Amino acid sequence: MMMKWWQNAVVYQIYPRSFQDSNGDGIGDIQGIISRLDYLQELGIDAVWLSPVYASPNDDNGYDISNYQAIHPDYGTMADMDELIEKARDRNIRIVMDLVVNHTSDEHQWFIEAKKGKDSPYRDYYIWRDPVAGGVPNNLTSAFSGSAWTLDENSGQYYLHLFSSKQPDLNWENEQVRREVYDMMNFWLDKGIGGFRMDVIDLIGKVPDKEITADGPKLHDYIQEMHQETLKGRDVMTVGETWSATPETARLYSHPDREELSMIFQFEHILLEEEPDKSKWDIKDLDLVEWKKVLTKWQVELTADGWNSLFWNNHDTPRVVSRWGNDTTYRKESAKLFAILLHHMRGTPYIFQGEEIGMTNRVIQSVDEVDDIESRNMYYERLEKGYSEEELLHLINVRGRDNARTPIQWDDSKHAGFTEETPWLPVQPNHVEVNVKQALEDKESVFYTYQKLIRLRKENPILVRGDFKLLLPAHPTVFAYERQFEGERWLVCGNISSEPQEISLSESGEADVMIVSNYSRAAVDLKAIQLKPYEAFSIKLK
Ligand code: TEU
Ligand code: CA
Repeated sequence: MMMKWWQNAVVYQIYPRSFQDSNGDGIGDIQGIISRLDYLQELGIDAVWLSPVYASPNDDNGYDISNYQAIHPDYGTMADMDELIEKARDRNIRIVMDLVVNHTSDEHQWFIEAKKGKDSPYRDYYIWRDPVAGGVPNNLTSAFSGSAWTLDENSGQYYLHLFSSKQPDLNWENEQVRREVYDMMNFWLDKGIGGFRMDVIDLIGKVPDKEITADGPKLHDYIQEMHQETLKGRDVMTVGETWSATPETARLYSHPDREELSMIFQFEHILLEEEPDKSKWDIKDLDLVEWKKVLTKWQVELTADGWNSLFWNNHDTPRVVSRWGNDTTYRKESAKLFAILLHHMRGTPYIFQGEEIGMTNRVIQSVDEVDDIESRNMYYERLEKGYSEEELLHLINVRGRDNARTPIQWDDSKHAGFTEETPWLPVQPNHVEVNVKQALEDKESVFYTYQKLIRLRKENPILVRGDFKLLLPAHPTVFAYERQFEGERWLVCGNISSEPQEISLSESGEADVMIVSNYSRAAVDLKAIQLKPYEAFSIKLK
């Protein structure tokens, strides 16, 4: 089976607003990214997933696009974008664009035209319904709080928006809409980009009148049509963001013969800390045994007939070290632990900017410090419902998306080398210790663990094609598993707690050479292993 480039690649996600400012306005930009390409080459990554840089009123920081073929002036010009694609290619780094076509901005020309009246040729580009009993058409809700329907006074009709009211959903049942999207995708593909990350792609088959949003009946017809019209015959990578995915549907998206997508982002391991059928703000403690079970399910159920993506965090989630690790006493150890556990698994790994130096969540004292629309809307909606400010600030501190979006910490200077001016979002106070400059000088830093793991994946087919076998399934804090390929066996083990753990893995046989360790462990006796707090290692087996 001929391997695709993205099957042994490692992808680095850039949130452009927070990566590197190059013109002193406190906002990251494309020339800033270009200035850091050597750093990314040193890390060894193969592709950059670039969160949106398109024209946008930034109601949702760019995930509300008003022109798909124009670059937001905050980020630069189309010439800057072409330069980024070219200079990245010079370093064997492909640029994967963010495709946000479940909805547009309400300032997109299509919606401006559509709002002019029911007879507008663009009216049917969106989803309009008459009031029911003088109110919203049905109970669909927005992910950013409140109803998913907003009344357009001018026409007396409601329009649908599963996210903010400034993100009206496109009507994918309208062939003209699909044609427009495919033309726009080909515009970017013809520029030589490496592919697309597709925003909430599992929602484009929605049937609003039946309150069906994800996994609608025509979803895969649309994705197959999209593939034929744009992706076919191009050596590109596509990854769909699909919060509704199961291994069964993942096979529909990523089975090579179906000609849909390369892979998807599934979120089952992320959703384990939410009360079932409630929202991300109804949190519950993580049960690591359940977490291991879910990760194992995806490792063993998606093999020859599909492909996995691997990630712990992105621009919508808290940072992994703070969420599941220990971002004070054992920050380095737990950052390396999660890197070791993720990068030995089967699938394409994604690194979210700053993860490679162990950046942490931030702590806020007031809602005035919050930028993210999702967190702000939740705060005011629940304040109305009688929640205390303290409780809501705690929720935002542990689950808010701004945690991921603080500026990258390049050095220990005033604004961490991100900008000379006032950053759009404050730099983390711990940037004095936690920064790229320090990480590059310290050979034992989190950065070099990531660099090594990325190299290992290129040099060892077992990581790309090996089978996965979970060990110690019932252990409450230790995640251990084997990878097996053509007679070769590797053991990976991590203690996800600040308490030392003694375990035995004698049934895995005898240890051979150590591959990577976050405590510079030289050898291990599998019969009796004393694991230190957040200790992790991988070892070849005899
Ligand atoms: O996210 C989809 C999505 O469902 C998340 O917003 C989710 O509701 C929540 O944040 C989980 O923590 C995608 C983009 O990744 C996100 O940044 C956008 O806000 C959203 O779509 C709308 O485009
Ligand atoms: Ca800037």
